[in-house]
Amino acid sequence: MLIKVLGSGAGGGLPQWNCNCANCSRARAGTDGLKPRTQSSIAVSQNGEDWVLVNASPDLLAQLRAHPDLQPGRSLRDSGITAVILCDAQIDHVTGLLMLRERTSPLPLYATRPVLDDLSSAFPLIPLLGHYCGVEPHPITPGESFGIEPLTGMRFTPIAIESAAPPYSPHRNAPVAGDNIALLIESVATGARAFYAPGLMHASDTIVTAMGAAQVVLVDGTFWTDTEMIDLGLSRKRGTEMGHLAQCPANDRPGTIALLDGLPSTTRKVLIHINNTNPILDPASDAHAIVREHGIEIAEDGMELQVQP
Ligand code: HKS
Ligand code: ZN
Ligand code: ZN
Repeated sequence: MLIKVLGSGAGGGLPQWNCNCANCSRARAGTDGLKPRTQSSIAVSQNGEDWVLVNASPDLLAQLRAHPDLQPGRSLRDSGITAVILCDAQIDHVTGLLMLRERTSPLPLYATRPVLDDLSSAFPLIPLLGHYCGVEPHPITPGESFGIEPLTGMRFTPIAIESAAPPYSPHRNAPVAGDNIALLIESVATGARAFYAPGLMHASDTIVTAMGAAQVVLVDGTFWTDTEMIDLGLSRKRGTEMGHLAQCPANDRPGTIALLDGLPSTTRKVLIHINNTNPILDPASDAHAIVREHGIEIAEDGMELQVQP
Protein backbone atom coordinates (compact mmCIF):
# COMPACT_ATOMS: atom_id res chain seq x y z
CA MET A 1 0.00 0.00 0.00
CA LEU A 2 1.34 3.40 -0.97
CA ILE A 3 0.55 6.80 0.53
CA LYS A 4 1.49 10.03 -1.16
CA VAL A 5 1.50 13.19 0.90
CA LEU A 6 -0.06 15.69 -1.51
CA GLY A 7 -0.05 18.48 1.05
CA SER A 8 1.58 18.65 4.47
CA GLY A 9 0.59 22.14 5.66
CA ALA A 10 -2.34 23.32 7.75
CA GLY A 11 -4.96 25.76 6.45
CA GLY A 12 -3.22 28.61 4.59
CA GLY A 13 -0.17 26.46 3.80
CA LEU A 14 3.43 27.75 4.00
CA PRO A 15 4.00 30.58 3.36
CA GLN A 16 0.48 31.73 4.30
CA TRP A 17 -0.57 34.57 1.97
CA ASN A 18 -1.01 37.22 4.69
CA CYS A 19 1.62 36.09 7.17
CA ASN A 20 5.00 37.64 7.83
CA CYS A 21 6.12 35.47 10.72
CA ALA A 22 9.71 34.16 10.71
CA ASN A 23 8.72 30.89 9.01
CA CYS A 24 6.54 32.47 6.30
CA SER A 25 9.06 35.23 5.53
CA ARG A 26 11.90 32.76 5.13
CA ALA A 27 9.83 30.24 3.19
CA ARG A 28 8.78 33.09 0.85
CA ALA A 29 12.37 34.23 0.43
CA GLY A 30 13.53 30.67 -0.23
CA THR A 31 16.23 30.95 2.43
CA ASP A 32 17.07 28.70 5.40
CA GLY A 33 15.66 25.49 3.94
CA LEU A 34 12.00 26.04 4.82
CA LYS A 35 10.12 24.18 2.12
CA PRO A 36 6.77 25.56 0.93
CA ARG A 37 3.80 23.41 1.87
CA THR A 38 0.32 23.12 0.42
CA GLN A 39 -2.78 22.38 2.49
CA SER A 40 -3.09 18.87 3.90
CA SER A 41 -4.27 15.92 1.88
CA ILE A 42 -3.07 12.38 1.15
CA ALA A 43 -3.68 9.91 -1.66
CA VAL A 44 -3.68 6.16 -1.01
CA SER A 45 -3.45 3.24 -3.42
CA GLN A 46 -2.97 -0.47 -3.33
CA ASN A 47 -2.27 -1.06 -7.02
CA GLY A 48 -0.64 2.28 -7.92
CA GLU A 49 -3.42 3.05 -10.41
CA ASP A 50 -6.65 3.56 -8.46
CA TRP A 51 -6.31 6.15 -5.71
CA VAL A 52 -8.53 7.40 -2.95
CA LEU A 53 -8.08 10.98 -1.88
CA VAL A 54 -8.37 11.59 1.84
CA ASN A 55 -9.49 15.21 2.14
CA ALA A 56 -9.66 17.54 -0.85
CA SER A 57 -7.53 20.61 -0.28
CA PRO A 58 -8.01 24.00 -1.98
CA ASP A 59 -4.57 23.28 -3.51
CA LEU A 60 -5.78 20.08 -5.18
CA LEU A 61 -5.08 21.10 -8.78
CA ALA A 62 -1.47 22.07 -8.04
CA GLN A 63 -1.05 18.86 -6.05
CA LEU A 64 -2.32 16.73 -8.93
CA ARG A 65 0.00 18.51 -11.36
CA ALA A 66 2.88 17.72 -9.00
CA HIS A 67 1.94 14.01 -9.09
CA PRO A 68 1.58 12.84 -12.71
CA ASP A 69 1.56 9.26 -11.40
CA LEU A 70 -1.99 9.87 -10.13
CA GLN A 71 -3.02 10.02 -13.79
CA PRO A 72 -3.20 6.56 -15.41
CA GLY A 73 -4.72 8.05 -18.59
CA ARG A 74 -6.90 5.05 -19.44
CA SER A 75 -9.28 7.07 -21.61
CA LEU A 76 -9.66 10.57 -23.05
CA ARG A 77 -11.20 11.91 -19.84
CA ASP A 78 -9.93 9.97 -16.79
CA SER A 79 -8.22 10.32 -13.44
CA GLY A 80 -6.68 7.92 -10.96
CA ILE A 81 -8.85 9.45 -8.25
CA THR A 82 -11.67 7.02 -7.66
CA ALA A 83 -13.28 8.53 -4.59
CA VAL A 84 -12.82 11.05 -1.80
CA ILE A 85 -13.00 10.37 1.94
CA LEU A 86 -13.39 13.34 4.27
CA CYS A 87 -12.12 13.53 7.86
CA ASP A 88 -14.15 16.68 8.58
CA ALA A 89 -15.83 19.61 6.81
CA GLN A 90 -13.04 22.19 7.36
CA ILE A 91 -12.52 24.56 4.42
CA ASP A 92 -8.91 23.37 4.06
CA HIS A 93 -10.15 19.77 3.66
CA VAL A 94 -13.19 20.11 1.40
CA THR A 95 -12.78 23.06 -0.97
CA GLY A 96 -10.87 20.89 -3.46
CA LEU A 97 -14.14 19.07 -4.19
CA LEU A 98 -15.03 22.05 -6.38
CA MET A 99 -11.91 21.40 -8.45
CA LEU A 100 -13.19 17.94 -9.39
CA ARG A 101 -16.36 19.31 -11.05
CA GLU A 102 -15.23 18.38 -14.59
CA ARG A 103 -15.65 14.68 -13.82
CA THR A 104 -17.80 12.80 -16.30
CA SER A 105 -19.64 10.88 -13.55
CA PRO A 106 -20.82 11.74 -10.03
CA LEU A 107 -18.03 11.87 -7.45
CA PRO A 108 -18.21 9.10 -4.83
CA LEU A 109 -17.89 10.96 -1.52
CA TYR A 110 -17.43 9.11 1.78
CA ALA A 111 -18.13 11.20 4.87
CA THR A 112 -20.09 11.08 8.12
CA ARG A 113 -23.68 12.34 8.30
CA PRO A 114 -22.71 15.55 10.16
CA VAL A 115 -20.07 16.33 7.51
CA LEU A 116 -22.47 15.58 4.63
CA ASP A 117 -25.04 17.81 6.41
CA ASP A 118 -22.59 20.71 6.69
CA LEU A 119 -21.72 20.30 3.01
CA SER A 120 -25.42 20.29 2.09
CA SER A 121 -26.46 23.37 4.08
CA ALA A 122 -23.96 25.73 5.74
CA PHE A 123 -21.32 25.20 3.00
CA PRO A 124 -23.47 23.70 0.22
CA LEU A 125 -20.79 22.12 -1.95
CA ILE A 126 -22.89 19.00 -2.57
CA PRO A 127 -25.99 20.70 -4.05
CA LEU A 128 -23.68 23.08 -5.92
CA LEU A 129 -21.76 20.21 -7.52
CA GLY A 130 -25.15 18.81 -8.51
CA HIS A 131 -25.05 21.42 -11.31
CA TYR A 132 -21.73 19.95 -12.52
CA CYS A 133 -20.63 16.31 -12.12
CA GLY A 134 -22.84 15.58 -9.11
CA VAL A 135 -21.90 13.83 -5.90
CA GLU A 136 -22.66 10.25 -4.94
CA PRO A 137 -22.76 10.56 -1.14
CA HIS A 138 -21.81 7.52 0.97
CA PRO A 139 -22.57 8.14 4.65
CA ILE A 140 -19.98 6.51 6.89
CA THR A 141 -20.25 5.78 10.59
CA PRO A 142 -17.48 5.81 13.20
CA GLY A 143 -16.56 2.24 14.09
CA GLU A 144 -18.01 0.76 10.88
CA SER A 145 -15.45 -0.31 8.28
CA PHE A 146 -16.20 0.14 4.60
CA GLY A 147 -14.73 -0.65 1.22
CA ILE A 148 -14.70 1.39 -1.99
CA GLU A 149 -15.73 -0.43 -5.17
CA PRO A 150 -12.70 -0.59 -7.49
CA LEU A 151 -10.18 -0.57 -4.62
CA THR A 152 -10.39 -4.27 -3.94
CA GLY A 153 -8.66 -5.44 -0.81
CA MET A 154 -8.66 -2.03 0.90
CA ARG A 155 -10.68 -1.32 4.01
CA PHE A 156 -11.29 1.98 5.74
CA THR A 157 -12.36 2.41 9.35
CA PRO A 158 -13.54 5.82 10.55
CA ILE A 159 -12.86 6.46 14.23
CA ALA A 160 -14.67 9.22 16.12
CA ILE A 161 -12.33 11.82 17.53
CA GLU A 162 -12.65 14.83 19.74
CA SER A 163 -11.75 17.87 17.68
CA ALA A 164 -13.99 20.67 16.43
CA ALA A 165 -16.53 21.29 13.68
CA PRO A 166 -15.58 24.16 11.34
CA PRO A 167 -16.21 27.76 12.43
CA TYR A 168 -19.09 28.00 9.88
CA SER A 169 -20.83 24.83 11.11
CA PRO A 170 -24.05 24.99 13.16
CA HIS A 171 -22.41 22.39 15.44
CA ARG A 172 -19.28 24.42 16.06
CA ASN A 173 -20.42 25.02 19.65
CA ALA A 174 -22.59 21.93 19.96
CA PRO A 175 -20.32 19.11 18.75
CA VAL A 176 -21.83 15.86 17.51
CA ALA A 177 -20.11 12.48 17.05
CA GLY A 178 -18.79 12.34 13.52
CA ASP A 179 -17.88 16.04 13.14
CA ASN A 180 -14.30 14.78 12.94
CA ILE A 181 -12.89 11.35 12.31
CA ALA A 182 -9.51 9.70 12.19
CA LEU A 183 -9.10 7.04 9.53
CA LEU A 184 -7.53 3.60 9.72
CA ILE A 185 -6.62 2.51 6.20
CA GLU A 186 -5.77 -1.14 5.62
CA SER A 187 -4.84 -3.59 2.96
CA VAL A 188 -6.75 -6.73 3.92
CA ALA A 189 -4.51 -8.95 1.81
CA THR A 190 -1.16 -7.81 3.21
CA GLY A 191 -2.11 -6.54 6.68
CA ALA A 192 -0.57 -3.13 5.91
CA ARG A 193 -2.23 -0.43 8.01
CA ALA A 194 -1.95 3.34 8.15
CA PHE A 195 -3.56 5.75 10.58
CA TYR A 196 -4.41 9.30 9.48
CA ALA A 197 -5.66 12.11 11.73
CA PRO A 198 -4.82 15.64 10.54
CA GLY A 199 -6.94 17.11 13.34
CA LEU A 200 -6.73 15.51 16.77
CA MET A 201 -7.38 17.19 20.11
CA HIS A 202 -7.34 14.23 22.45
CA ALA A 203 -6.17 10.64 22.03
CA SER A 204 -8.88 8.34 23.41
CA ASP A 205 -8.16 4.67 24.15
CA THR A 206 -9.73 3.75 20.80
CA ILE A 207 -7.38 6.13 19.02
CA VAL A 208 -4.32 4.83 20.86
CA THR A 209 -5.32 1.25 19.96
CA ALA A 210 -5.81 2.15 16.28
CA MET A 211 -2.44 3.94 16.16
CA GLY A 212 -0.81 0.90 17.77
CA ALA A 213 -2.21 -1.34 15.03
CA ALA A 214 -0.71 0.74 12.19
CA GLN A 215 2.77 0.58 10.69
CA VAL A 216 2.50 4.21 9.57
CA VAL A 217 0.89 6.91 11.71
CA LEU A 218 0.20 10.35 10.23
CA VAL A 219 -0.98 12.65 12.95
CA ASP A 220 -1.89 16.29 13.70
CA GLY A 221 1.29 18.38 13.61
CA THR A 222 -0.43 21.79 13.62
CA PHE A 223 1.21 23.39 16.65
CA TRP A 224 4.42 22.99 18.64
CA THR A 225 2.81 24.48 21.76
CA ASP A 226 -0.82 24.88 22.78
CA THR A 227 -0.38 28.67 23.12
CA GLU A 228 1.67 29.13 19.92
CA MET A 229 -0.80 31.45 18.16
CA ILE A 230 -1.46 33.41 21.38
CA ASP A 231 2.28 33.83 22.08
CA LEU A 232 2.79 35.24 18.56
CA GLY A 233 -0.14 37.62 19.04
CA LEU A 234 -2.00 35.95 16.16
CA SER A 235 -5.00 34.48 17.97
CA ARG A 236 -6.79 34.50 21.28
CA LYS A 237 -7.36 30.77 21.12
CA ARG A 238 -5.29 27.83 22.27
CA GLY A 239 -4.57 24.96 19.89
CA THR A 240 -6.85 22.68 21.88
CA GLU A 241 -9.68 25.23 21.52
CA MET A 242 -9.18 24.95 17.74
CA GLY A 243 -9.21 21.14 17.81
CA HIS A 244 -5.46 20.54 17.67
CA LEU A 245 -3.18 18.78 20.19
CA ALA A 246 0.30 20.34 20.25
CA GLN A 247 3.58 18.43 20.21
CA CYS A 248 4.55 19.72 23.68
CA PRO A 249 2.56 18.82 26.81
CA ALA A 250 -0.01 21.37 28.05
CA ASN A 251 -2.82 21.60 30.58
CA ASP A 252 -1.40 18.58 32.48
CA ARG A 253 -1.83 16.44 29.39
CA PRO A 254 0.84 14.82 27.25
CA GLY A 255 1.45 16.23 23.77
CA THR A 256 1.84 14.33 20.52
CA ILE A 257 5.54 13.62 21.12
CA ALA A 258 4.71 11.64 24.28
CA LEU A 259 1.77 10.04 22.51
CA LEU A 260 3.96 8.84 19.63
CA ASP A 261 6.70 7.76 22.08
CA GLY A 262 4.21 5.22 23.40
CA LEU A 263 4.06 3.44 20.04
CA PRO A 264 6.45 0.65 19.01
CA SER A 265 9.84 1.89 17.77
CA THR A 266 9.13 0.16 14.45
CA THR A 267 6.09 2.39 13.79
CA ARG A 268 6.74 5.13 11.24
CA LYS A 269 5.54 8.34 12.92
CA VAL A 270 4.84 11.39 10.81
CA LEU A 271 3.51 14.85 11.72
CA ILE A 272 1.19 16.34 9.08
CA HIS A 273 -1.14 19.39 8.81
CA ILE A 274 1.66 21.60 10.13
CA ASN A 275 0.78 25.26 10.67
CA ASN A 276 3.01 28.00 9.25
CA THR A 277 3.79 29.19 12.81
CA ASN A 278 5.23 25.85 13.97
CA PRO A 279 8.99 26.05 14.70
CA ILE A 280 9.51 22.42 13.58
CA LEU A 281 9.27 23.72 9.99
CA ASP A 282 12.70 25.33 10.45
CA PRO A 283 15.32 22.59 10.04
CA ALA A 284 17.72 24.58 12.24
CA SER A 285 15.34 24.91 15.19
CA ASP A 286 15.54 23.13 18.55
CA ALA A 287 11.95 22.00 18.06
CA HIS A 288 12.88 20.29 14.79
CA ALA A 289 15.84 18.55 16.49
CA ILE A 290 13.71 17.37 19.41
CA VAL A 291 11.06 15.87 17.14
CA ARG A 292 13.72 14.08 15.07
CA GLU A 293 15.42 12.74 18.23
CA HIS A 294 12.12 11.07 19.08
CA GLY A 295 12.18 9.31 15.71
CA ILE A 296 9.30 11.42 14.42
CA GLU A 297 9.26 12.57 10.79
CA ILE A 298 7.99 15.94 9.59
CA ALA A 299 5.82 15.53 6.50
CA GLU A 300 6.76 17.35 3.31
CA ASP A 301 4.75 17.73 0.13
CA GLY A 302 5.53 14.88 -2.23
CA MET A 303 6.58 12.48 0.55
CA GLU A 304 5.87 8.84 -0.28
CA LEU A 305 5.16 6.27 2.38
CA GLN A 306 5.28 2.60 1.54
CA VAL A 307 3.13 0.81 4.12
CA GLN A 308 4.21 -2.75 4.85
CA PRO A 309 3.20 -5.20 7.56
C1 HKS B 1 -3.11 30.74 10.86
C2 HKS B 1 -3.91 29.50 10.46
C3 HKS B 1 -4.07 28.58 11.67
C4 HKS B 1 -4.89 27.34 11.50
C5 HKS B 1 -5.80 27.04 12.47
C6 HKS B 1 -6.57 25.91 12.37
C7 HKS B 1 -8.66 27.20 13.20
C8 HKS B 1 -9.92 27.03 12.44
C9 HKS B 1 -10.90 26.57 13.46
C10 HKS B 1 -6.48 25.01 11.30
C11 HKS B 1 -5.60 25.31 10.34
C12 HKS B 1 -4.78 26.46 10.43
N1 HKS B 1 -3.19 28.87 9.39
N2 HKS B 1 -9.90 26.15 11.30
O1 HKS B 1 -3.72 31.81 11.03
O2 HKS B 1 -1.89 30.63 11.03
O3 HKS B 1 -11.06 27.34 14.42
O4 HKS B 1 -11.46 25.49 13.33
O5 HKS B 1 -7.22 23.89 11.22
O6 HKS B 1 -5.52 24.45 9.30
S1 HKS B 1 -7.82 25.66 13.53
ZN1 ZN C 1 -6.84 22.75 9.23
ZN1 ZN D 1 3.49 32.63 9.18
